[in-house]
Amino acid sequence: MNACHHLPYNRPVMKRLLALLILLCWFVGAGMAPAASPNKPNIVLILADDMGYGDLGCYGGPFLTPNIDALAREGLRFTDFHSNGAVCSPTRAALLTGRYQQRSGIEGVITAANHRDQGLALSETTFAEVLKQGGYTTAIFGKWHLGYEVGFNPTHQGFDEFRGFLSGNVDYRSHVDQEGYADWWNGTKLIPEEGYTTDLITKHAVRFIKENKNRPFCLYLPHEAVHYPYQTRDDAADREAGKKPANVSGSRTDKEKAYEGMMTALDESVRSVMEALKQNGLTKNTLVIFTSDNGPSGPGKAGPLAGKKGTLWEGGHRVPAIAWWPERIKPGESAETCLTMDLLPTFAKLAGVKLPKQLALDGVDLSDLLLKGKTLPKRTLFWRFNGMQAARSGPWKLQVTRQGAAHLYNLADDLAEKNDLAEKEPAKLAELQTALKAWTQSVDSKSGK
Ligand SMILES: [Ca+2]
Repeated sequence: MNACHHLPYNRPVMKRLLALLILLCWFVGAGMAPAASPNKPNIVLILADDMGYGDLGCYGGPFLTPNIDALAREGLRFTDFHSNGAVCSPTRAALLTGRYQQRSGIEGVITAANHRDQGLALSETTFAEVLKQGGYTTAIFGKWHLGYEVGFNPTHQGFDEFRGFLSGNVDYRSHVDQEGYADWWNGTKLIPEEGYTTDLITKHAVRFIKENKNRPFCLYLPHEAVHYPYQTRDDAADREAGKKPANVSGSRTDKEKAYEGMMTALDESVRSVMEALKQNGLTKNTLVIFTSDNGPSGPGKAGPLAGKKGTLWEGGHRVPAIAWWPERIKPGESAETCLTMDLLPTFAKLAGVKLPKQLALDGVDLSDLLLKGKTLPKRTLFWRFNGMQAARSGPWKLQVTRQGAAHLYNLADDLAEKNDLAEKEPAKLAELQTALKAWTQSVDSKSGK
């Protein structure tokens, strides 16, 4: 039932050779081996799927999420953190590579229907590969969504272990994707496993933490929740392998209620992971990051923001984000503007891994912001999706529609982007348009367009 036979079998071997070559350049370039720090923190990265800025209790949302709220209370809660993309795959490409997703050519969703030979190129350097160079054991449990072919498998991108699904969403019970393919993997093998998706991710996370408590690890938990199909722990499977589902969002008609149950399961997963860290004595040396890959869909809430998933209004890409590390990260709130792609350089710095210059990252290291409360250097940030574009500098946001109309907003007093200042502020408009043009040329030339 899979279509994973197009790539030559030697891709993983090539990947290893390439990794060796990069490692060699790394040593020569840095003139040293990767720094061996006795205090490499464990990194737990929890990525919710399609969770809106206004969903969580700690963001003023309607859903009860006491465990995620506790993380926010004990850690640093970001109010201006953004996903690189307005949909799943692009944000994940930026997260994995520390660069704008346009550079790796992942600008849209890798759909289950038409793109079975697309994925994140093995030549890209991922945060998992970076951390492995720093002596970390790495795992991903949950959603990959960066390629279906076996050659694109996360185990070829720096992850020692992978359990989960390759597509954008599966039935939470039967793990069948929205095109009718069975989609639950152990590494490169399609091996079914019984259980509710959120709970399976939790189970493997807790096991992995216990197994690796004596060595530095990176645990990446890209949850399916709270993406459709809207199913709770109590619901039976809606999808069956070999049959294209009639309704991809599931059979429940009370989707708001189902969404609430999915949010609860995700919150309880966070509780289990935090308990596992405590039980294994790891809380003092573990950084936990919680965030989302794009804005809300279906019953999800964007709070005070305009727009939802798939748009470049703030609601499409401003997401919840929490950084937790007791005694290292001071509890509080940060209004610094950050993006998903900033996590790779941050992880590298905390892990003591010197990055090769030729990586040319777009993301910046957030460690001084996290650990010392320092502000970030001034920068202009960019989004592009489906013909729409946006740029951001300080409070100013430029939005360019598919038709080419340019709108300017000052988010400091207009978070909902209602008051277009394009005519009143021509100099600011021109400045952002020029910056957007330069960025477009940069990413398009590097991706070979
Ligand atoms: Ca998503």
